[in-house]
Amino acid sequence: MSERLSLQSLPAGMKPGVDPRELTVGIVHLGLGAFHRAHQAVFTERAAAITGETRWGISGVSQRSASVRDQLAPQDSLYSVLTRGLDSPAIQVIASIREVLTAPEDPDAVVARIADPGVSVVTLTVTEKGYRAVTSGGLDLSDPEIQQDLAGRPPRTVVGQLAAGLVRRAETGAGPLTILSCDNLVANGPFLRRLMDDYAVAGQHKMTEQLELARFPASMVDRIVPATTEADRDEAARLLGVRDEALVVAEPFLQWVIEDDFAGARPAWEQAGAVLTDDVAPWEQAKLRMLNATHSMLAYLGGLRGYETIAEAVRDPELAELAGELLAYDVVPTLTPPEGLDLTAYGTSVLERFANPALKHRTAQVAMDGSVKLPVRLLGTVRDRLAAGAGPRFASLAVAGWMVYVATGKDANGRELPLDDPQATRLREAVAKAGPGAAGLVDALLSVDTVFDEQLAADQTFRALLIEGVTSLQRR
Ligand code: CS2
Repeated sequence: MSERLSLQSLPAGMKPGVDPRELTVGIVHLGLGAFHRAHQAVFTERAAAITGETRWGISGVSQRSASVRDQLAPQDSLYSVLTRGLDSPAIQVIASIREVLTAPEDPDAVVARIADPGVSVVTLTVTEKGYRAVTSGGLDLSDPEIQQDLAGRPPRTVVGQLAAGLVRRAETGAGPLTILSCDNLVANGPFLRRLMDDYAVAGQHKMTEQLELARFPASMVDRIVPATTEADRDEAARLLGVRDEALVVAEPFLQWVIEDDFAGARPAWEQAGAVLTDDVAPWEQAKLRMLNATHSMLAYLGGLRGYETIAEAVRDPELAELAGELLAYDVVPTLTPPEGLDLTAYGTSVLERFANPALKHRTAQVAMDGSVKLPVRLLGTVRDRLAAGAGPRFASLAVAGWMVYVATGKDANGRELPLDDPQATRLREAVAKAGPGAAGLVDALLSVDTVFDEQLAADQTFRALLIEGVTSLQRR
């Protein structure tokens, strides 16, 4: 089958919730990956369908390659979401993306769009590493890309794009902007605001007023979105009747909690099921420390055992037990649940979602970028438990799993475990210089100060638990 999904070929019964030709661009989204297309773009379309508002079309920005643009362009920017749950898969065409920009090819177009007076919200899913921050939280001013943006080239970094967009907004007379981070980071809104402040100070930018007026609400996002495979595209073609090269796959579960702190107009996302609240922190902490932490634990321990997918890993009774223990003994005691959330029930539901056999979410996909994920997902729990005088055994085992994964690069069957990480070189160097035994490896990796701060690296309880964990994993 060769006919592509497009407005023309759209099969009857597959109509999106809105007519894309009626939408104007009101949102710029930085980081047009699968996650955005399966999450914020879906909420935005639903809200538009319910309210009839036509001003919230999305201009999506690919930060690296042109592949998403090349997939979407011949399809009038239409794509579909294939939902895989326990029942038969369902498919839905989404029309909220109205334009795709490729930042490296046309950095000025990105700045111009951010400065468009019709745009009042910029959303971001650029992953942990996309922010170019240091472990302690501020902007990494030693990053060469940041330095080049500061020197005044058309910006390529996210912070540079936003800063240039704010400067230009003062010229276009656009109103104040809301910048909404949707990445898995602690207090993602304030975190990004600090990076912007650092950039403004370093660059002596004249954007102070626009920056002061801008709002940076925090948000918690949740939906499991594995990488799309050829088999998914074939299945989608059967369900749709036409071929969709921009297909994304997701679990049925979908959640978005947003701090209600906007500088100007925003879509009525609450009509589409998002929760607008004064305080996102308890939601975000529960999600990062429970879902993302067990995800990472299963990715490393499961990957080492030779499991290709998270579903296989969590179906291993020993690993399921360890994930449950991580939640019950280490994580839950550190949390204050948001009103209405039962943490025990939430933990159970998270592990059930992981076990979804229809989602082929690869352990290698979750394992990537560990150096920037661990601090967010696991090390806060470790710190809190140590401060309470407790030994975070299971959280330490998860970190030990990462250490062994990084060091051995092979699973139990001798298959390669690729190290896909922005700090891969530094990690490899640390491992190469490690002293003998489990203690040697633990000390070598604890000395990577972009992952572990000085206090944590010097903690003897943590060190002993890591050595115990690495020893038990290496014995297997
Ligand atoms: C995962 C997340 O890849 C990963 O590191 O833990 O992408 C996870 O699937 C999402 O945060 C779920 O909302």
